[in-house]
Amino acid sequence: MATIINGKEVAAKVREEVRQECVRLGEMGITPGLAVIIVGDDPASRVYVNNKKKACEEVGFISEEYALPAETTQEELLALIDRLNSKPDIDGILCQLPLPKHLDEKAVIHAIDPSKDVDAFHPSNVGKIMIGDYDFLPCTPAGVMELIHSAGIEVSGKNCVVIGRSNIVGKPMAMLLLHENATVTICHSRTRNLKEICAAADILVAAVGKPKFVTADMVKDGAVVLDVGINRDENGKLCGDVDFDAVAPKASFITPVPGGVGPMTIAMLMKNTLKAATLH
Ligand code: L34
Repeated sequence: MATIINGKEVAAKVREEVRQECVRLGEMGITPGLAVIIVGDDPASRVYVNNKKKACEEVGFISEEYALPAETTQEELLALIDRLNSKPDIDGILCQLPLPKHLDEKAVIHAIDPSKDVDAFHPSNVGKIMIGDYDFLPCTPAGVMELIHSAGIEVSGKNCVVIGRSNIVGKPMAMLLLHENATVTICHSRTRNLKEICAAADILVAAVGKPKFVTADMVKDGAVVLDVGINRDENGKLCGDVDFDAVAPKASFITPVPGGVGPMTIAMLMKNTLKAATLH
């Protein structure tokens, strides 16, 4: 039976480190500030943004929320980002995704000053990650790495399989594993022999967005399984991309949903905002 990696606990530890560092910055007259933009009324986004605000308060950051109506125009959103780019007490800007369909996510990501891009989604930050010379790491992949480290799992030389190739999770996740000398395979919807590839993984990261997509036959005995998904099952209950009950008995380590990667995403956002404050 796998050891369950407690993301809530690890995230609390990271936030506590950030809080202490924030006290130190405070002595130099610096208070990190995060602006979170949320457009429309997606209930999941609302929960995540509330969690981000709570984390900011806990670590001692200034947090500003900009809740815009679903009908907000591209021009209005870009004007807000412009204003926040030049607002001196704001170090980090995060526009919660997904945006309503009429808005252009790519243009929004481009508009954020790279030195305030605490999501690390801007092409300039993505490029820096690619060459291993970065200010910020994207929060979710960085959170997964932190969970791996917290469990004392060695990455170097391991066969790592990432399921999912999004710009936000899959691609940067593969890059971070590569930086730690893993042999990395990225699987996606066109992958042939998905089951066989996954079943050869020492470390398996699921970022598909489909409830219980990873079944026990896709997991090697003793594998480490990290579940990035947050879905609702047929009963409306929160669940990951991994069929936890079936996979846990085979894995050596596994992350739960909720209480796994989600809290880490927020903890790493706090780390990035702290870093941004030292850059300004
Ligand atoms: N710009 N958009 C931007 N940056 C991000 O980093 C995100 N992400 C993803 C969605 N859109 C984004 C998040 O913040 C996903 N995400 C996120 C953040 C927090 C949690 C989950 C996803 C979280 O707090 N999860 C809790 C359970 C929450 C619940 O009860 O629904 C957990 O324990 O997993």
